[in-house]
Amino acid sequence: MSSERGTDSAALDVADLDEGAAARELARLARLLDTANRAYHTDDAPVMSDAEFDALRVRNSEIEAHFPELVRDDSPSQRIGAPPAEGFAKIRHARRMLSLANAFSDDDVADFVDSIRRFLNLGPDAALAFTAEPKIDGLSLSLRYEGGVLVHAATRGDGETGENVTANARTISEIPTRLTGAPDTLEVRGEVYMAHDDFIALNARQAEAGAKTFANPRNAAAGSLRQLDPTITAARPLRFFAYAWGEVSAPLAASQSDAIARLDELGFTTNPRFRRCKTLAEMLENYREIESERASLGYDIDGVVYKLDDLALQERLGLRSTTPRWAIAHKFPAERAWTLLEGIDIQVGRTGALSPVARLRPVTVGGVVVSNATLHNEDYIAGRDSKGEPIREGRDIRVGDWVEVYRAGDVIPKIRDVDLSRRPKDATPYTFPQTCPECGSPAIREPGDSVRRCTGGLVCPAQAGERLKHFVSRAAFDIEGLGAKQVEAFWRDGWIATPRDIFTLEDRFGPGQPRQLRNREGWGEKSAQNLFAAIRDKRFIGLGRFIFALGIRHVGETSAGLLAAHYGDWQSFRTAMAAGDEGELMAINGVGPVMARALLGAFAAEGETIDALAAELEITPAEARASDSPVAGKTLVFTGTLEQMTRAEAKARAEALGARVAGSVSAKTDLLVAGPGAGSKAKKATELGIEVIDEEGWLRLARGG
Ligand code: 5U1
Repeated sequence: MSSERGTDSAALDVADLDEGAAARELARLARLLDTANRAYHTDDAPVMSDAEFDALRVRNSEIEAHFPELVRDDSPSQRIGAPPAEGFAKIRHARRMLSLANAFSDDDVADFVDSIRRFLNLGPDAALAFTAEPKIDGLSLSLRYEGGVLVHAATRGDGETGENVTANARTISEIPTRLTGAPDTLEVRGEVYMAHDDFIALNARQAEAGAKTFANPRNAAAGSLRQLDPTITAARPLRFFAYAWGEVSAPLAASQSDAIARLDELGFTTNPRFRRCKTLAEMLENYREIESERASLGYDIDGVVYKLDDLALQERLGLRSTTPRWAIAHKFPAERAWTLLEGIDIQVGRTGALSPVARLRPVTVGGVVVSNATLHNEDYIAGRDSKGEPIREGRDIRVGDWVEVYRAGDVIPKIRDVDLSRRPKDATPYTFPQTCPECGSPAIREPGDSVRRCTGGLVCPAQAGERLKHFVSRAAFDIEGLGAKQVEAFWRDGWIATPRDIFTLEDRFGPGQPRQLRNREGWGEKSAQNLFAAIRDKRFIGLGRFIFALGIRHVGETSAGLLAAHYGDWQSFRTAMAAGDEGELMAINGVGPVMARALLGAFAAEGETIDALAAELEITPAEARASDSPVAGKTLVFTGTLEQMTRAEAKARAEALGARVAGSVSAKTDLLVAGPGAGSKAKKATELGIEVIDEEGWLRLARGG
């Protein structure tokens, strides 16, 4: 997704965009913001920071303002949040739940006030009061009371329809279930959130119980409210601030401030930092005060909300598509703090990437304690970007340095700067490890790549799971009944650590064994038998497919095919890998230095594991160059009984010769190999005029003639 965030046109001023580029960028922004919205609202797992999200929305609005005819039906400016998730019943809000436009500077706030004056045709001296209150970083909730009784509670969802979380909301002590003296129908809106202390204690409890911990209080609040089992919500320390209303059968008051006071009287918790401001200067003063109190509030906030106080004027101003004209959120800039860099840890990702993580003296950044931050890669530590240009004016980062940490929304904290004046005399430049801390294999960095990667592949525990998934994928071993989900579960439980273990699964967990696959949750007698049979079938595999299945970086299906065609059989290929002659490999058409190094590196690190796997298999030779074979590029179907080779072997042989093997006959079929007992497929092939040969004919073809 990150590659989609920046495109050529994204760097252009809106005024420089032509219509085509604008339309393309709007489409890209709609996609990006939709993904980000779902990740945030539906999955509680944000994929970008709030600041990034806001910047993309601003860009979208700017382009739309310039090209109003290009506004899309699915434009992010026309939508709030994300559709409700599956699993909860839906509730249609009686009045739409709105979101807020953002201001990022004092000037933006001044523009907001001016635009209201213009809209209402008021002169600069006419009195205009606003309310100011913290913007809580939680999740919005709408509570509907009928006859003073809480009848349902719904999340915002997409603003029109939310999720029914009534049972969960009832467990929150700050949400009254009965009201006295309220209008007959009253919808109260506000924010569910989790205080910092409660968040830390909850995460400690979760960690102790081996359960999932939460990245931040907002995710914890969202994850806790959106539980299908309300007893879980009841055990979570959720709170609620009321700040608005939806449908009401009688007005609450004539002004925003009086309406909030009324909600307070009815028993809701409203924010004690709520103020009424008579001038722009007072609004901005409140913003600065709230910002300075931010770290001591005890809960996360990300800005200040201003609302026009007079409700009759609010009514006159009305709404844009999803935001009211009478309110705005004045956002805080990303939060920063200085602290000591106590160490640098290296984490190995699933693709073998070595990622440096700063171990920090714990520091509060905007109310959240931060003790880790990403350092991106070795260039970033050294003070260079990916093109070798200096960043931080070339200042490197060393253990023992004072570094400036910042958080931009929900994302992992980052290091922004380093204070050279506080650098200890004995601090030495950081040496990035050249071997993998997980498995000890060499970690290499390829030209043009900013990331150093472990070459351990299958022997590296950090990578093994992902590699196994590739191994069983469709273009690799393609074992029926053994997809990514099953492999992951077997791997997690220690049943499979390397690909070879797949082929010993039956010996270890088959009939007669103390622990049996058929007794595993989700499996039974039949499915276990089927899986063992499917695995047995795949003991025959073409050389090209086998090489591809190893999941060596830079060796895709085509390259694997080239290597197979060049070396012909497994033994010759293996001998060449052992010889380690990069030049010989590069002499092969289609093999460059990057692939050659990756291949030799993989065999140097994982040779034994690969040999153990190969010993379980029959790797069928690529007898002829695939492109020379009479079946290259053709689609074959096998049917009936083959007597001289198994169906699996025939398939592997055909694929090694460059053919595609399909399961059924269609107009795309070029050749049908029909053994005894062939039925409907042979009939259909004849009807379609497709060539049909017997097994002898197939063997002649397979031998190359
Ligand atoms: N404090 C506060 N947060 N907040 C969020 N007030 C407030 N008002 C909102 C939102 C979305 O919307 C109003 C337009 C009702």
